[in-house]
Amino acid sequence: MKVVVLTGAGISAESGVPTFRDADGLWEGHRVEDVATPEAYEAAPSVVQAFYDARRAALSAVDPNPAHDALARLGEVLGDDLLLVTQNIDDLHERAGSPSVLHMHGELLAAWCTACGRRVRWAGALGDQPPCPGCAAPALRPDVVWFGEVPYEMDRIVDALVEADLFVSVGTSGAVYPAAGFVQQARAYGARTLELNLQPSEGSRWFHESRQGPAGLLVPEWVA
Ligand code: BV8
Repeated sequence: MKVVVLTGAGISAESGVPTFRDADGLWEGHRVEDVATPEAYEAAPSVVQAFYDARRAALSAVDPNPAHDALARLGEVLGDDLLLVTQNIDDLHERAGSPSVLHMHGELLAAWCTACGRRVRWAGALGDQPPCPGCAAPALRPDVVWFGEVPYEMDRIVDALVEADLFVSVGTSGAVYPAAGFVQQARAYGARTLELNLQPSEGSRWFHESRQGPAGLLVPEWVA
């Protein structure tokens, strides 16, 4: 059985990672949509770097929750028959033990150099413009996909949606594309579709089944 699981900020909420839209999507008065863009980075790089430096620093204070743990167990059982795609840029799936995670919106713990294009693992702050390990230019930005930028590995995701027998969405509002459209694609290709979310989302109507509740309860229950 081939399964695609898509996770969003809601799966990390019980770990203490704030979601985008529960707190009105605000960060220190900024709308996320206004900070997570290339234009914002161009106009006010220190504000955008501070946004990501704060979130990167907060990662060490949070831990995976039972929802991440259950998906890690599922990955051990299904192996290559599971594609775990996350919109999240935290590393909680990896720390729970998921063997393979596709970060379609990039990762907080990665940076890329706008001078030489090199992508590097990065755990520290970027706001103080550290030199790129490759070309030494002070040109490192967060390796995350901003609004208006192209998500990573879209071909691999679409190929998996075509093959999927089951598509499960966990903890996402269905507000951001192309991720929000995956359920319709999976359904069109014949997959069963299941939504596990705290409340109905903008995409609930596209799912064969939608269960409401905290991911920390619903995901282990589903995986069992
Ligand atoms: C692209 C990384 C072209 C950075 C993020 C007009 C119409 C349609 C689309 C567009 C449009 N104008 C522009 C667009 C495109 C745009 C878009 O969709 N805009 C939206 C705002 C309308 N998209 C893009 O620009 C994307 N790129 O389209 O390129 C393309 C397309 C296809 C192929 C090739 C090229 C790039 C978007 C990526 C932006 N980067 N993040 C960072 O993290 O800072 S987006 C960010 O918000 C997240 O990564 C996430 O993906 C997204 C949505 O957040 P969610 O994860 O869903 O979180 P949210 O808070 O919204 O919801 C949480 C949910 O959890 C809630 O439902 C809540 O009820 C639930 N929950 C809470 N607690 C729990 C829980 N559930 C379970 N248990 C709990 N305990």
